[in-house]
Amino acid sequence: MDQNRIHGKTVLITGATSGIGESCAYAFASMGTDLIITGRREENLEELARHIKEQYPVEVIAGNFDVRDREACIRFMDFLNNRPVDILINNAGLSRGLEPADKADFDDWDEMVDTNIKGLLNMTRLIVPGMRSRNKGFILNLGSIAGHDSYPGGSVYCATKHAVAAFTRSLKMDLSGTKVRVGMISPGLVETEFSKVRFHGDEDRAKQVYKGVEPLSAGDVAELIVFMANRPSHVNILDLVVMPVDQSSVFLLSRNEES
Ligand code: NDP
Ligand code: 8X3
Repeated sequence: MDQNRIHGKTVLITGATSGIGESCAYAFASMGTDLIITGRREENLEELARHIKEQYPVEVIAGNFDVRDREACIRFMDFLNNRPVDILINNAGLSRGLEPADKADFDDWDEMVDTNIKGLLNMTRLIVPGMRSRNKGFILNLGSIAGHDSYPGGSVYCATKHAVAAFTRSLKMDLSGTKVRVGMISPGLVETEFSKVRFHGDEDRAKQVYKGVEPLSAGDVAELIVFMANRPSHVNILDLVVMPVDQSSVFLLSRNEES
C-alpha cells in the first residue's frame, strides 16, 4: 500500500460544495488530512463539514465566499490568520452555455472568465507566498481536456482551461528553485453538477451529456488528486490527463445507443 505522506497536513479546497471538490474533501479526510472547505452554498458546506467530522478525526474549517470576490478571498485568508496551507486545490469552476461564439451570452462569458481564471488567480496569489516562505507545498489546478483541445460552443470555457494550463506551467517555472510542487489534472467527462450548471439548471439536457457512456465519477478524479498530492516531495506531476474509457478525445465518445 502507498505510504501516507499527507496525514496531518492541511488542504484548502475551493468549490467543495459539490462534485469533484466535495469528493476531494472526503478523499483527503480519509487520509487524515485537515480540511479547509470553501464555496458559496453555505448549507452544503455546513452539511459536508458535519458529515466529515462524524466519519473522520480531522479538523474542518469552512469558508463561505465567492472566489471571484478578491476582497472576500483576502478576508478569509485574514480569518485563517497565517495558518499554513500545505495543499491548495483550485477546483472552483464552471461552464455556461454551448452557443457559438457569435451568439453567446456576455454574462456567461464573464462568469467563466472571472471564476475559472481570476478566482483561481486570487487564491493562488494569496496562498503561494506562504508556501514559498516555508519552501514546501502543492498547488493543484483543475484543468480539463478542454485545456488541451477546443470544441464548438466551448469557446470561452476552453479558453479559460487553456489559461489554467498556461498559468500552471508558468507558476511551476516561477517557483523553480523552491520545493513547492505545482500541477494540474485534466479530466474528460465527469458526471457532477457541471452540465446542469452549463445548461442553467436544465436537468434533462444535462442528462443527455452522459447518455450511453460510463463517465468518470467525482470520486475517480478525487482519488487521482490525492495520488498526486501524496507523491514523495521530490516528485512533481505537472499534468494528468484522464478520460473515461468510453471517451477518446473531446470529440469522440463511444455511446451505447441502447442504454
Ligand atoms: P460542480 O458544478 O459539481 O462543482 C463546481 C464547484 O465550484 C461547486 O462546489 C461550486 O460551489 C464551485 N464554484 C463555482 N463558482 C464558484 C465561485 N464563484 N466561487 C466559489 N465557488 C464556486 O462541477 P465539477 O465538480 O465537475 O467541477 C469542478 C471543477 O472541475 C471545475 O473547475 C470544472 O471546470 C472542472 N472539470 C470538470 C469536468 C466535468 O466533466 N465535470 C471535467 C474537467 C474539469 P458553489 O456553487 O457552492 O459556489
Ligand atoms: C469539462 C470537460 O469536455 O465538457 O471540462 O469540456 S468538457
